[in-house]
Amino acid sequence: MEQESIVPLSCNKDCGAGCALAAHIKDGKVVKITDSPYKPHYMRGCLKGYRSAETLYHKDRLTTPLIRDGERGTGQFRKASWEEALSLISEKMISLRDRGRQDEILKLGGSGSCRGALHNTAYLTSRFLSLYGGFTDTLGDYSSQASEYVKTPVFGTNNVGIDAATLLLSQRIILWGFNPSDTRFDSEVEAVLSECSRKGTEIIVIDPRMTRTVKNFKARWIPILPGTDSAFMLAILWVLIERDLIDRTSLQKFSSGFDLFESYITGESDGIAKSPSWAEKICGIGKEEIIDFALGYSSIQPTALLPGFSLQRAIGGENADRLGAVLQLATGNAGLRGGSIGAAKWNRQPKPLCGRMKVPANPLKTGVPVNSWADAVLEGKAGGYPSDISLLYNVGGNFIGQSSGTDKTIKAFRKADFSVTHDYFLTDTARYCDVVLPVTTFMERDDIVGTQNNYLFYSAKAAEPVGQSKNDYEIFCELARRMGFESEFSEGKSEEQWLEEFLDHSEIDDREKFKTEGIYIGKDRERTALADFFSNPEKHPLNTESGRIEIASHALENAGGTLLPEHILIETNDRYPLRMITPHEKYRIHSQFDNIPSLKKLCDDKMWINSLDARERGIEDGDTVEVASPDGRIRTVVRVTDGICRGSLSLNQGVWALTANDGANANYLTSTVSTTPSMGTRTHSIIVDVKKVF
Ligand SMILES: Nc1nc2c(c(=O)[nH]1)N[C@H]1C(S)=C(S)[C@@H](COP(=O)(O)OP(=O)(O)OC[C@H]3O[C@@H](n4cnc5c(=O)[nH]c(N)nc54)[C@H](O)[C@@H]3O)O[C@H]1N2
Ligand SMILES: Nc1nc2c(c(=O)[nH]1)N[C@H]1C(S)=C(S)[C@@H](COP(=O)(O)OP(=O)(O)OC[C@H]3O[C@@H](n4cnc5c(=O)[nH]c(N)nc54)[C@H](O)[C@@H]3O)O[C@H]1N2
Ligand SMILES: [Mo]
Repeated sequence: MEQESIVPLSCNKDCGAGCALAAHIKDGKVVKITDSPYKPHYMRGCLKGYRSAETLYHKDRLTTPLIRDGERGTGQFRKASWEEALSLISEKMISLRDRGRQDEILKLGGSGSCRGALHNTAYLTSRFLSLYGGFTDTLGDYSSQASEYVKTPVFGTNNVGIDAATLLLSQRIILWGFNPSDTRFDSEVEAVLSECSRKGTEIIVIDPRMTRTVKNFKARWIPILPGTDSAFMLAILWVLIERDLIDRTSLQKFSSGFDLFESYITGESDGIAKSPSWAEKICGIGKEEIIDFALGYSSIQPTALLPGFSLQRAIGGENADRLGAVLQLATGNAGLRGGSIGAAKWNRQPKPLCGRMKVPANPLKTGVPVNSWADAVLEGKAGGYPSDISLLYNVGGNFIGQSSGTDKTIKAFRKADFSVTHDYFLTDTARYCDVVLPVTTFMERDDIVGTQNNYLFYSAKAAEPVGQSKNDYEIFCELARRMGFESEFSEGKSEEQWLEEFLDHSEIDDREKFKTEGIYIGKDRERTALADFFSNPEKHPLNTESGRIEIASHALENAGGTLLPEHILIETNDRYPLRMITPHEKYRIHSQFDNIPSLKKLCDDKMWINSLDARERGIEDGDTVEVASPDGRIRTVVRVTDGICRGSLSLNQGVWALTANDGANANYLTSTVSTTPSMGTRTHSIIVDVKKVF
């Protein structure tokens, strides 16, 4: 028997953490995954990372290429050789290129492997399709499109984050639609928040649900109706103005446009005072509580406001994101150590320097907003989209159930002439494809992984590829060879040579230590947002029209948004009187891990309903209900609870749409109509009704 050895791993998943793990190997098998022995103090992995070997050795891993030989969606495939599968794909693609119809190819893919410098499903697919001759791209992302969109006009940069360790200096922490006990965002914030909670920092959670975060950090919970955050935020500002508690010095020094905004808040400009009495009817928080919260907020510094992405994945999400920064400015907390800027991506700071796979520009310069991809396939040029799509190329996404409007995504896959997926399981999306190519997981290859914090991780190959599976890089090299551009795609480099080249362009001096221990720690881990600007705004102006933070933004107005961060809300109506949210499940990453039994049994796949809403409808805990939205309907089992705000329902996203063994896929209810002007998704702005199924 061999001695147990360990190699470093970094979980290449989309929670942002990229935790430093260690694979324990015995007799050529990964027997256990733990935290890295070299990890810094606050860094923690999670159960999904520790149980990754259950993905690696899963009985359903794809082991050979598959070619469809039955109806789409039925899962009827025959095993094929690599030669046959790759030839089929390259013939289709060559034929399109010969006719100058590369725009018929739509690139799909999401959070697959999204942190790697080399095995990055987004970089590799774009590189491959660009060098092939172009494609129709999917633009933006499902995660934080609205927030990304407003960052540049408002702040002149995307880097508006703080490092989690600075929260140890906060007197108060507001987690606004942020649930790090489930969604993480980085590998340190949970342990830092635990320490803050232990030492008595006040923690407040504003969320329609009483989440694990509320319980774990002994936080005060303020329940709010989904999508109504901007009403609450405006009322806080109204109270601060009325009580003369607003930090005008800070607003004047660091921002532009507050004067104009003030007349909107007071109602001078539109006749509607954004007072607590106005807001309480919209957001469900009583006016006394709004006043109490506003007074508390302005009395304690430094306060850190950390928004999740949930607020901006809603109609009007752009403005909710902008308002977080106005609150932090108005209370004098922006720019303080222990404070924050208040916008989503609260932890976005530059990563340590390192090379990564280059992505040449798409020669066709054509794309559709990702939230509209299914509409683009179904409607094509006749519907105003830039191309008529015939081929779907999916790498690192499971868009049938993960994109909004599952009925539509299925129709789109049915309509396409030809579709390809690279994946390691026969996902819902793979089931609709003509060719499915088996790929490796992050544990079967070497990579460098970047995260939200100031770290780089080395993830070493811990196991041999399962069956005939290949790395995406290898697959693209082989396809490129068949289509005559292998030397451009690979530049003649092996994977090892690419990684060495990335390290040549990195700030890492000791490569051997990095590769064996797996962690490089950047120099400063206590960075605060826009530090130079806040230290001297005259000397270090922002790259915005005014050189300051733009509360009023002409750029956004010109793009079709509102000049000021106004309140925008999708209204409920008699037919759909409830608001529904579809949060991220702790024990899945989207649809990933839904097929891992040891994790699935921990998932909460019941739909939450408030006990008063349930009683009115004769619904009891454990009942099966039908939920209908303007876009579709589902059946699911309910959890009756006071842990959700009255008037809202919640169902975790990520359950497989076609083959769910438990729970329902939330995207049958969601809409592909985007929030504008960012064209972001609005998965937390669903209006619904629910009734008991007898
Ligand atoms: N209702 C609702 N829907 C949502 C959301 C919501 O809040 N509510 N959230 C949205 C968000 S934020 C996102 S980011 C999207 C995510 O949407 P997707 O990215 O489609 O979601 P995943 O289920 O993570 O799909 C990733 C797929 O990549 C595969 N994969 C993993 N690693 C690799 C690899 O190295 N190579 C290849 N080829 N494949 C790999 C996995 O097996 C998995 O099938 O979902 C969105 N959908
Ligand atoms: N375990 C796990 N972690 C993940 C992911 C995952 O799938 N699983 N996905 C990762 C990815 S790709 C992304 S983009 C992020 C997503 O991160 P988020 O978008 O922040 O995650 P959500 O779970 O959708 O929402 C966070 C919290 O906001 C609450 N919420 C929903 N709507 C509203 C609202 O209108 N107002 C307020 N105040 N609160 C609201 C929800 O109840 C939830 O508790 O998470 C990342 N982390
Ligand atoms: Mo995301």
